[in-house]
Amino acid sequence: MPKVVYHYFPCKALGEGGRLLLSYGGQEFEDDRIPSEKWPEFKPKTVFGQMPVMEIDGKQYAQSISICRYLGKKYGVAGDNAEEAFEIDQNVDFVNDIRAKAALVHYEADEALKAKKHEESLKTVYPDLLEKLNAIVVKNNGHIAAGKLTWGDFFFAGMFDYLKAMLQMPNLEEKYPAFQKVIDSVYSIPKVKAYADAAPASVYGF
Ligand SMILES: N[C@@H](CCC(=O)N[C@@H](CS)C(=O)NCC(=O)O)C(=O)O
Repeated sequence: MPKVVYHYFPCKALGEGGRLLLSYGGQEFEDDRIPSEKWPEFKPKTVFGQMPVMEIDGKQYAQSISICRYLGKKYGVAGDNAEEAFEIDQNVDFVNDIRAKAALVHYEADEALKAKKHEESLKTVYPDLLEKLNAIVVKNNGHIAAGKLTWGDFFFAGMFDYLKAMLQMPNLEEKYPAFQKVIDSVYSIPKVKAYADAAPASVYGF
């Protein structure tokens, strides 16, 4: 078994999908949760100056979606053919588009402008995107793509709390129960559940 060290902040957000997939694959890994005060020291040592970073036998790899795709391939949840793999990529890219739009609002430093951007997004941006995502998940029987468990589900489940926080929609899964199905399909897997039950709580709540 390779030696894996997984570096991320002490939260789920963009890093949890990789941790969930490593657990699903039965890969032992050092879960290195770097607090923000230690980050400036580690940042220059990373590939892109960002986390998550996954080290396999001493070699660093980065980018949350690439990490999940790689682990998905390794553990047999990356689609059964090129078209299924394409569909997973496509739908994960769409989830990431929603995340990126919400992040533009969430990380706005000017509080008044942030409130204005949020109100606008609530009216003109989020509803259409969330309806489209819901339709995709419903069509795929409670999965992100291909009508079955794929690495896309792990990415989505891992970052769902982060997405909800950025969208300022704490009850998102009540409006879209299909989203909860994706999460349940991942966290009900015994190895994933064992990891999640033992994992430290996120310091930011997501
Ligand atoms: N595209 C990258 C983005 C990673 C990213 O934005 N990481 C953030 C935490 S979620 C980070 O490292 N922030 C600290 C910094 O940029 O100094 C990915 O998906 O992995």
